[in-house]
Amino acid sequence: RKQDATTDRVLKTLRRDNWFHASARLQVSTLTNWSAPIVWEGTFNKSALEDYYRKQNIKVGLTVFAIGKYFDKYLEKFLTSANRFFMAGHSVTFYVMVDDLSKNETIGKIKLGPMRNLQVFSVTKENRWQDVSMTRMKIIGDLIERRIKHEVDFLFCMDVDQVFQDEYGLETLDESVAQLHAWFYKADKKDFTYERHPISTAYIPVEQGDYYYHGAVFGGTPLRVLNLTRECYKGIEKDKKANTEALWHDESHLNKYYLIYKPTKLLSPEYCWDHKIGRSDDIKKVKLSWMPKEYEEVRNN
Ligand code: 2GW
Ligand code: MN
Repeated sequence: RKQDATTDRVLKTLRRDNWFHASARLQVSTLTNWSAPIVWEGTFNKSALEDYYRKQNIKVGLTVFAIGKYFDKYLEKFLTSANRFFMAGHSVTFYVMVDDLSKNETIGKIKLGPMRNLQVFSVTKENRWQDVSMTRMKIIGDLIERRIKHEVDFLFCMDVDQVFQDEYGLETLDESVAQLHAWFYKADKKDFTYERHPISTAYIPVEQGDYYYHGAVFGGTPLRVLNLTRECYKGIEKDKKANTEALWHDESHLNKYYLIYKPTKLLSPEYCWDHKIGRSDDIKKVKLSWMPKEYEEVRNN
């Protein structure tokens, strides 16, 4: 019952011609060949979106994992910046996964605004970092079934090693949302770092593919995200049984999923930018950016 109500509600996304202006950014691509909008700064009408969604009283969820060293290193900056910039003025629930509930105290000290609500869950710490990353698909799926689908209309799932630096708003909401990877948005599809071995379920042949999507951000309605996490995790498990692992782990499976089930909206690299790339005329306003990471320090534990 509840599930049906949720589905019903979220299908009322605002009609595209009421908020999206594909021709507002002529130097970049703003539509996919399956006609999904690619949202760039300047392409959306914020007040039309605000008027519409405020009436619907929407609730948005955001999952994030902060396991082991990533807790101290990244979580506070992620949450503090999300509190300020993620869906400002709308109801948000943060679903935070940690490996040690005694950390609840630290999280409790983070001051959140009145329309923000925080739920902390403890998960088992995987031994290999690749498994920490991939198991997110299983844990998110279970949590959507158990809670999230009853609690929010839209859901985002993000890496913790990033920080919001400008408004990340209603223009990003849709049924199935994918993030263009900042390093590949202008690359040739033959150079995308898809999994190229047919033995893996994430395999994409060189002549195939639409875009290279970033595993650090994906979203949509809870039921669409549920389907995504289930499919990706099935692929991950099949690969394990075949004694293989995709090149970029969950991100490879995510790319395979979106090749089959096309996202209904894409976010420009302004929504997950790496400042290491340097200045670019395409990037008008960075909304979320990668945190610097010293791989040796965090990965060898
Ligand atoms: C990950 C790598 C090495 C050592 C530790 C970890 C780690 C990750 C960890 O100790 N604790 C933890 O909570 N994580 C979570 O997994 C955290 O939310 C983090 O943001 C996420 C993905 O790991 P991350 O951010 O180090 O991987 P990236 O930035 O290289 O991510 C891309 O590729 C990954 C697969 O290799 C994922 O697909 C990710 O979504 C991509 O952005
Ligand atoms: Mn990351």
